[in-house]
Amino acid sequence: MAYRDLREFVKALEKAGELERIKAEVDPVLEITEVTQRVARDESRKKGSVGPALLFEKPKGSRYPLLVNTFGSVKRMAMAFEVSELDDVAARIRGLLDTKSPQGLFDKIKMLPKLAELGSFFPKGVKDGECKEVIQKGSDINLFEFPILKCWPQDGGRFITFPLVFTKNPETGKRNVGMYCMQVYDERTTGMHWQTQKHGAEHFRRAREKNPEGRISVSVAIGADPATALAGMLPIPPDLDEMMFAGFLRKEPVEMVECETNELEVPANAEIVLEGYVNLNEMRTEGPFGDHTGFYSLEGEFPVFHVECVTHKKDAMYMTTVVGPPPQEDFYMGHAVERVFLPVMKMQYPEIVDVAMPAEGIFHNLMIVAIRKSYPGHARKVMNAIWSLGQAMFTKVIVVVDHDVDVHNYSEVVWKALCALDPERDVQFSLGPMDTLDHAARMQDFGSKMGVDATRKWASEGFSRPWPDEILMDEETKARVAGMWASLGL
Ligand SMILES: Cc1cc2nc3c(=O)[nH]c(=O)nc-3n(C[C@H](O)[C@H](O)[C@H](O)COP(=O)(O)O)c2cc1C
Ligand SMILES: [Mn+2]
Repeated sequence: MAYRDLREFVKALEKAGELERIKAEVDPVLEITEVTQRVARDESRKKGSVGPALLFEKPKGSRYPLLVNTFGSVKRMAMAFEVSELDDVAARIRGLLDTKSPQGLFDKIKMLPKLAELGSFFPKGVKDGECKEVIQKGSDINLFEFPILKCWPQDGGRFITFPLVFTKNPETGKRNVGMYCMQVYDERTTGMHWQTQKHGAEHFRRAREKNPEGRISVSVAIGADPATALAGMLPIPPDLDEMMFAGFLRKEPVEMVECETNELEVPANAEIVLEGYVNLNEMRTEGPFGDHTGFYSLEGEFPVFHVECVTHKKDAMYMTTVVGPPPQEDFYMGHAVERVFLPVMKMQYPEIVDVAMPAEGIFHNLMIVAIRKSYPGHARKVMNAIWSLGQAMFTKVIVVVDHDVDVHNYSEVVWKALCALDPERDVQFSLGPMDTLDHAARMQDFGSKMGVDATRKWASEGFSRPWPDEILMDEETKARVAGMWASLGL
């Protein structure tokens, strides 16, 4: 049975010993971040173990409890998807992809809705929802009633960090849901940090082409059952409904309810909903914001969200996350995405054996890819494939290794990749779109990428010297020594 809503998941976390309640008053301005950091990154904990989810029952200045670090471990991500291992989700996706085999990756993903339809994972419209227990409009609205975090000292203000931002494609009417951070400017206004390559930004541009003086409806849900809450960050193709995907993940349709003041629908089980619009001719300075990179994202010009109506559960729980120096909660969310979407990648590029994105690489800075190399230049073909694959386009450095390198063992990767390199020959530069948060790029959103071909070099690639074998002891000797081991007194 799917989790009905966020609090049912909170109960499950608590039962599993994965959540702690903080009864003391703690300030959402900086203090909650510091407490979360100490718990989530506690180095005294056993290596590999990470801190629990935290429910702050008394955030200073608010009557709403605050939930953070909800998904901050591999175990909790698996719990969110109701599986024992993330690979179980990957296996379900593999199953879908195996059903039929159309050509392009895009077609395959496009087919998901059709297949999902069979399993009736499509969102279901409902008349009413708990998210409407309280309805506030106009001057009754005050976003500061919620314990919205100011995460880091130089942040430009308080930021809503775990929103589901709903828009509709003005041309097709198709829904998009994205997780885009929102700086609170005043009681009823926030920023809307959809980066230029994201689907929300595309809806905004298309609407603006039609009517530059107009507006686009936007609704924002905060806090929902885990699969739904996580759907906003999934890197799925445009016009594929994240709510359908959430239904697939939770194996039950997401129930959607119409908004009070615009034509959008939101999850009926949401804790808090902000309804409103974004003017197509209005931009405002947003930031700085202590970001995923571990550095402050600089100020930038972004659209502005005007809130016209707030609805929420009577005893709403405010869900948020802290991003900052890696690893943070978002690492575990990103790691789940890496595992879950690997089958989709492998389907299109069967030579890909495995991929890894180390936490320190902040997802977009480093991808290690193991391939089964079959022809000259194969590693470079894979780099180009990754640079044109959805949000993997942002990958700044790609290191391609042979299939017998364990990409999750970073010391093995560093050792073998460096041994396999003639840097001048094996490094490939390319230009293309960059993550908006990349502060080293020559300009915002555009810059260079580097691919490192760390595979064995072949004669057919112009390598004329012999390539040595890796040193491995022979099995007979190993067996003989195993036999005499006890007598060696070691
Ligand atoms: C905690 C968190 C915060 C995020 N903040 C932003 C953000 O402010 N702006 C943005 O464009 N993407 C942000 N992202 C990444 C997007 O959610 C992600 O790229 C998603 O796939 C976008 O949805 P879309 O493909 O429908 O546009 C964030 C992700 C996480 C996990
Ligand atoms: Mn999308």
